[in-house]
Amino acid sequence: MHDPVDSSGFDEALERAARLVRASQRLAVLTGAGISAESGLATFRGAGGLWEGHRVEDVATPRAFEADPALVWRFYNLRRANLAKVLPNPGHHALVQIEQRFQDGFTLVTQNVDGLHQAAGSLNVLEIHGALRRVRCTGCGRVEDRGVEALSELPSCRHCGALLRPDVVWFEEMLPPGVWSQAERAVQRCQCLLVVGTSAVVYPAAGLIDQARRWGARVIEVNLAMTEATASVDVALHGPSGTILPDLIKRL
Ligand code: BV8
Ligand code: ZN
Repeated sequence: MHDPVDSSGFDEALERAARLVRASQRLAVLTGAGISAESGLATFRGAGGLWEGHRVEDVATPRAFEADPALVWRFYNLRRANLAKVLPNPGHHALVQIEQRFQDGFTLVTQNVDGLHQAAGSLNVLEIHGALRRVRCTGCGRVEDRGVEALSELPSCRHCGALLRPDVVWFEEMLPPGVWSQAERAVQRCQCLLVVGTSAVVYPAAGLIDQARRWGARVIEVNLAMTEATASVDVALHGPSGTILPDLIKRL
């Protein structure tokens, strides 16, 4: 259980977090949409998590794609177009600096599909929910990186002509098994898990937090607000990750 953090206690909490990071041989990080908010990308549950009046949970599903692939592609093409306009923010860059400190003792598990961690220079990134830049053929299964180029509402495979889909994990779909088991191993082996910008609502990703604790890791949360995970973390740092993560680095 962490102590409630008020402004005067903030420095003390930041120092406690820095001590936990310094004392770790292996550090794992779990990020969510909140770390990309300061880059200008909307979060899922911010602004009611609505898109064209649809709940994301209703558009990012196989059934929605089955029923109306053009609608789902409009949703993803808009988010791909947004990617072309955004850059990593100081929070992403801070994680690159932390990775350089830990070398191969560092694993970044992200729920984000925006590719901003790699754009900032993060190396060991596990994209457990896939990537907006990649498309996958529903026919031959080929996966291609199509960057942020504009695709049509019903893009077809250049090899077999079948309909393409975004290479992301929709709700009610399994996570990519290889990446998922690497993420579990990372949180089981780390001494400290840094959780940044996630509401800890979506599973199995959010379950990584409890898994880290069960395997003896200390957990630090960086978030604007309280989340489903806050009650169970060792240190909760409330504020924008674009400010807090660089502050944390200064104390390492
Ligand atoms: C699965 C890719 C096994 C797509 C995403 C009923 C039937 C079937 C399944 C379920 C069910 N009920 C529940 C489930 C499980 C379901 C689930 O968890 N649903 C939720 C809604 C309850 N999970 C699944 O379906 C998963 N698969 O379970 O498979 C299975 C198979 C068959 C049948 C049953 C089970 C698949 C989940 C993956 C879904 N795909 N993304 C796409 O992006 O389009 S999830 C999507 O939500 C994103 O990846 C996103 O990252 C993720 C989580 O959201 P967050 O990242 O946390 O973002 P959010 O907006 O919520 O929060 C932002 C946070 O940042 C906030 O806390 C805010 O305070 C903070 N913040 C904001 N600004 C800042 C900040 N913090 C710091 N600084 C700032 N500046
Ligand atoms: Zn194909």
